[in-house]
Amino acid sequence: MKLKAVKELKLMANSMRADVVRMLLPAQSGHTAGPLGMADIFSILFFHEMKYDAKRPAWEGRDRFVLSNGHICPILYSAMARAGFFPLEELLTLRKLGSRLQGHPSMAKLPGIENSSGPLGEGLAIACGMALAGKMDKSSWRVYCAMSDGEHQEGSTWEAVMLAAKYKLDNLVAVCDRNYIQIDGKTEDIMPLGDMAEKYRAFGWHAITVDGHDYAAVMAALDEARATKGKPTMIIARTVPGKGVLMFENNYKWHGVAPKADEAAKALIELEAERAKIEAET
Ligand SMILES: Cc1ncc(C[n+]2csc(CCOP(=O)(O)OP(=O)(O)O)c2C)c(N)n1
Ligand SMILES: [Mg+2]
Repeated sequence: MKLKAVKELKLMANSMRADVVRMLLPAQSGHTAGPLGMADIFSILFFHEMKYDAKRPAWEGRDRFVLSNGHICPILYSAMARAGFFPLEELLTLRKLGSRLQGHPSMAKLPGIENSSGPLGEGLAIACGMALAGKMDKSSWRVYCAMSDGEHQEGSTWEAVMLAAKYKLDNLVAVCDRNYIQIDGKTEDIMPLGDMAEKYRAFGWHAITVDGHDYAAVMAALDEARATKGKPTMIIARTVPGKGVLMFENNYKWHGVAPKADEAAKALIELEAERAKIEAET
């Protein structure tokens, strides 16, 4: 499904944020900050940028989407349900015994999931393998890899960064959720990541820093990635963790906590008000 207008993409992100809150409530476990922070980017990727066929998840010509920071999967599940991979009602089975929607994604359970994740620091290597295979086959599909800033504290990530540059994987674009938080606090207090775009450039990548909630900027960065030849592209997307619900925003304590009933009700009211604002935009 392709949405052309930015307003439609914003409405989609708003619906997905509400899905995340509704999913986490019955689960009473899971991650709130990351999924809400990445909603705008997932809306752009799934409803503007990537090519796929939800009814044929294994279609050979599809773009591959790799989620490296598996804990933000509620936003992936919401995007997939709204794209038609499975019924919306199934979202409410998140983290239930036997559900296809595990707390961290499983490619063995849910068609359309390209990689199982949860252990951080693995996704970029998987995406590199796919991109390398695509190049060897001279395929036109591209590989999109969503990552977090926290997992850049793992050496395995940087091994994949080097490999992607060596093999000139210009069919690979990674988007990093640069939200400056991780499980126990601020990234810059725990293990500073500094200027991530500069680091990627030093490793031979094309790197772009954007405001991860600025639709025009994210879309332009994805266009720039497609036009960049001979090197992979990293989009450092500065996001507000918990974006869209004030009590969740910029507070690392919401990294891995689900809202209680009263908090979820309040959050949904706030998201509804935001929806009315987007609808009123010209
Ligand atoms: C290899 C590995 N080590 C530790 C964890 C536990 N863990 C889960 S999420 C997380 C925080 C990582 O930071 P980030 O991904 O930036 O978190 P967010 O911005 O979504 O809060 C950690 C340490 C893990 N999943 N995998
Ligand atoms: Mg983070």
